[in-house]
Amino acid sequence: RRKGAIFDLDGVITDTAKYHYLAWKRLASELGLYFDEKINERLKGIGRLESLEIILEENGQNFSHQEKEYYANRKNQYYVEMIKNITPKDILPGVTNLIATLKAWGVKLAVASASKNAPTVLKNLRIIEWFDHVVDAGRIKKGKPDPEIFLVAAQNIGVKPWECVGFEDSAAGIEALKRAGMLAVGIGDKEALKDADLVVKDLTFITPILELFF
Ligand code: G16
Ligand code: MG
Repeated sequence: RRKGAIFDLDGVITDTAKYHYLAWKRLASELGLYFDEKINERLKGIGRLESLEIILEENGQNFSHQEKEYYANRKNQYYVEMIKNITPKDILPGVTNLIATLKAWGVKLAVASASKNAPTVLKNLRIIEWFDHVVDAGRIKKGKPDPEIFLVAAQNIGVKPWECVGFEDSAAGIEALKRAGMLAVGIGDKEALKDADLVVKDLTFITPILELFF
């Protein structure tokens, strides 16, 4: 029986993935770098500095550490500006119902997002109080696909990794969940998330399926 549910944020609870994309797109065009949806797919679930490194690598470029910090910070300023307007209306379909159902089943809930802006987004969505724990991305040493963030989440809700179900929209996140020994539910494209135990388009009709696990 599963006792814990761990949620990724961007692309699972709300579509901030589109804002990350737009913020990177703006920075890339300012720097004359190529950036498209395909490169963006590689950035999902990946930390800020590492994301910039991927964009630079795709463009055959390299910046000094100082430059990278500077431009990653600029991208974050664009992003922070965009997420100011987030409201409960931006919660993705099925999420509220799923969280309420899991709560009613007595399942412990955590958020494991690579984003340092996760608490702000969760507050703007007015759902932060639903979660028993929100992992502090700033304290995680190894990002997804390393399992660390999910293991830390499980520990903080007092549930063993194999008793957890994780919800992820990124390939890196699915790999991290599997390496953590958790059941991995992918949200999005079957092809991109082929290592997930189960893939759904969105969370609308997920609760009857989850009844099998909890
Ligand atoms: C998210 C996004 C990534 C982003 C990362 C860091 O992770 O998917 O694209 O680069 O957080 O975000 P920030 O720059 O706000 O710290 P997740 O794990 O919520 O999907
Ligand atoms: Mg995500």
